[in-house]
Amino acid sequence: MRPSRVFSILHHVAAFSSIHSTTALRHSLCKPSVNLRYASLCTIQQTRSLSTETAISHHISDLTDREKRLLTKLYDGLIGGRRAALAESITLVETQHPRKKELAQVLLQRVLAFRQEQERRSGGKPVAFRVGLSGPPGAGKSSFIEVIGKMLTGKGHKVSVLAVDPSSCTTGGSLMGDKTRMTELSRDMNAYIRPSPTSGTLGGVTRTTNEAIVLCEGAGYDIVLVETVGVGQSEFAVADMVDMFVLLIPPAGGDELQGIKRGIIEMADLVVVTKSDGELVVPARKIQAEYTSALKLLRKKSKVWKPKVVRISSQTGQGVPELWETMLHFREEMLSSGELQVRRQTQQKVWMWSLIQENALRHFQQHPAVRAELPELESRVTCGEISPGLAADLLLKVFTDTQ
Ligand SMILES: Nc1nc2c(ncn2[C@@H]2O[C@H](COP(=O)(O)OP(=O)(O)O)[C@@H](O)[C@H]2O)c(=O)[nH]1
Ligand SMILES: [Mg+2]
Repeated sequence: MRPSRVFSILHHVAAFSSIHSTTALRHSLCKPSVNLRYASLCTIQQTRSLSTETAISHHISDLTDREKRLLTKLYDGLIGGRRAALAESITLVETQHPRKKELAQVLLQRVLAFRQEQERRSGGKPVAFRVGLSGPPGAGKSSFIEVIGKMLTGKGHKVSVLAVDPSSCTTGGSLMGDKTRMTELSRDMNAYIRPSPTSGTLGGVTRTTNEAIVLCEGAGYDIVLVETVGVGQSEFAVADMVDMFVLLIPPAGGDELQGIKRGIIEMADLVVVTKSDGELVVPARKIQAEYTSALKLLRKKSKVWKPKVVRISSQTGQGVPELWETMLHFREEMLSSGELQVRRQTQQKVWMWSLIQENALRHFQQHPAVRAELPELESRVTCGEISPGLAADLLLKVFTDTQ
């Protein structure tokens, strides 16, 4: 992405923000001396150079009137809590269309500013509780979301459910977040369920999920549940976007559990053994004991919170209210120690770097000089004529030489 391109996005942000909100801008400017003057999505408030601010706000509006109207309509609808506006906004962040992608960033920046304002008013407390739910297919994630989701809307919360499903990228069909196990929740006016997009890379799905979280929060959803299957890297991606990461394990031994990666158990703030009902109670207890002792041996993620292993049944509802209490307790501990805020700040950085990685790679791959050299170098590497290291160096050289 060339500086001019960066600026063009910045202008939209500036243009749109200056009309409706000055806070967004204050958060979005970096030092003018920096080579590429990135708009940062950083949430930490810093004093910015006024001249930069003025310079950028001068570049008002190459948004067309139609685009401005669209953004205003989406923003007002979203903030007003209208589901159709939320759905349309998420579709906008999921788009591959370059111009619409830019519009999505302008919208997001405004929603972020709105959310920050809300957080400031509530004394820095995050407006929403983000919970990641992971586990092997069939663990009972969707059934659990249906039960806890209903319980939470019953308590007056607004719950959104988002799905990250890398398998849907390849198979084109997503079972996750589908509404068959969430029949009641999907009819609940205080719940919003969004299946995983069925195209794109895991990186792309991760980005749009992160952005969808922001949009859901802007629309007033105070609990955001992100469901993912234990496939590939998706669990790690989800662990990097939530306040609390919950691993759900079915009460079956052997093969089914072997798929659960050790690394992901380390990420878990809570392990939930599901289906603890009927004849499954005994194996559920056994798994609970196994995980409790396994957790003791693992590296601790937090100074104030020891991961716990609990049992629930979505069928009988047993253990679900207690589980929610535990989750609230976690949130309180993490908030009062400041760890939650630090976790979120770190996540913002991780998110930024994963975007850079994805975009930088795409930029590299699409670069004309790289594309011209690539086929020959690839075939020479394949037949062992030159080393992969040398080929990579040569490609990077043509890339940087022709910038
Ligand atoms: N006995 C029992 N079965 C359950 C429970 N929760 C889910 N199941 C069953 O487990 C299967 C997988 O559930 P699902 O929620 O789709 O799992 P997911 O793939 O992790 O989302 C379904 O056949 C459910 O009926 C439970 O609490 N008790
Ligand atoms: Mg499911």
